[in-house]
Amino acid sequence: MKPNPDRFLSDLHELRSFGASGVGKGVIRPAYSEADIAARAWLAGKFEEAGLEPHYDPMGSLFGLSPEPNSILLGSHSDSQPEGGWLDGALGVIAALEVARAAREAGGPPVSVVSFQDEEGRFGVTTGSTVWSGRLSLEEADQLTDSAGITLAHARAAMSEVTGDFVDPSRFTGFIEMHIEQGPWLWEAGEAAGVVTDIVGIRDMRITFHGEQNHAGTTPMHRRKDTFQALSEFNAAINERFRNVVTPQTVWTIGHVKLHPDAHSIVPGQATFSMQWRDGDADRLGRMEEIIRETADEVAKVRGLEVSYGPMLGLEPVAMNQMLRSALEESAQAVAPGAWRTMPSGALHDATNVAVHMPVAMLFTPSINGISHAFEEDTDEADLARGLEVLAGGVARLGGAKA
Ligand code: HGY
Ligand code: MN
Ligand code: MN
Repeated sequence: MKPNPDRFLSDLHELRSFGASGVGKGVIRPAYSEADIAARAWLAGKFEEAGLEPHYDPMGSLFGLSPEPNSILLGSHSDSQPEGGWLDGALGVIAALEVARAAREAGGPPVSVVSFQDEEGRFGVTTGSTVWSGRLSLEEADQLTDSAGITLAHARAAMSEVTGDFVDPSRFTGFIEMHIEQGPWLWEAGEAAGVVTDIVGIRDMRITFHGEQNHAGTTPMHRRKDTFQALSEFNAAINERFRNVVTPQTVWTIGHVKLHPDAHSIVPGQATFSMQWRDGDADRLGRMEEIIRETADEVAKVRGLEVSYGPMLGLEPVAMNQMLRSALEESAQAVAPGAWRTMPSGALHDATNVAVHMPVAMLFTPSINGISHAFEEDTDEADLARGLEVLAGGVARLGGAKA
């Protein structure tokens, strides 16, 4: 099976034209945006040209279905973060398309392709594949809102003309997702590929402190119910209290903060913020949740505020399938002898959800300076082409085997 690197790179560059940010190679292509929907329509055309049946599921995840039974499913996502890189997700979708074409030209094995919807969690956490996994019903997903308060139901209505039923996962033998590492390790070591061992678990929720809006000049500090002060105290306290629970691999992020009314001369009466944490150990994620809730309750009580919690979304850590991994490891050794490694994934991926239905594996390519979720995200094209070769070699080794 001989993938065509030029065809692959040309499609990858064409995909980044949908929602191009104009800064470097960055993209702005959030789930259900005009750019996302247009990119999916373009992908559907590409799938058709490749002999795959384009099929949107009710969430807007787009499949390119092999006409043959027992195909291996390859893919990732084509939606982006609010400020995204050109490769996060897109690489895995276009690499999958190229391997599907090369496999067809070589007479097999059968390959299907998928671009999941809202992996970047505009509405939640890997929402499209979470619904396909059955962990979240379509009705529950429809009630999720983005940070502007738009519901997923409203957003996905823009795709209602093209969406059909959910795809039956039993038509696939397994799933492999190629993705940029989004971290520094392969790049720093000058290695070409990372075969993933396991993907971390995640917890994500919105928390709101409810205080008292008041005049910033006439309200003495000791009489304030200032929700930003509460958030600031909460953040300092969890950093302290996490110390004897976390490891150097554990991460936690307050990435979104909304103060109301968000004005210079008004003591903020409300602070809503995202609280996200990740680790490879489900028990540790649970202990961190206890500390988060206890600390927020305590800060609110001491300061005379109220605190409310949005729905908590989460995924458990998941190990990659050994048979799929071995095929990728053999291929990596053949393509880049001694210049690859096995490694965990600190980023979340659709593969976590697909693992509910079938064996999964992941393959990483280096990220320049380890940058991702930023317009500066990039990878040398030679590394992209080598990653494609490793993926194709892994699929060829699997043949039509059921993992
Ligand atoms: O956040 C993540 O890990 C993924 O890139 N959405
Ligand atoms: Mn991604
Ligand atoms: Mn991402």
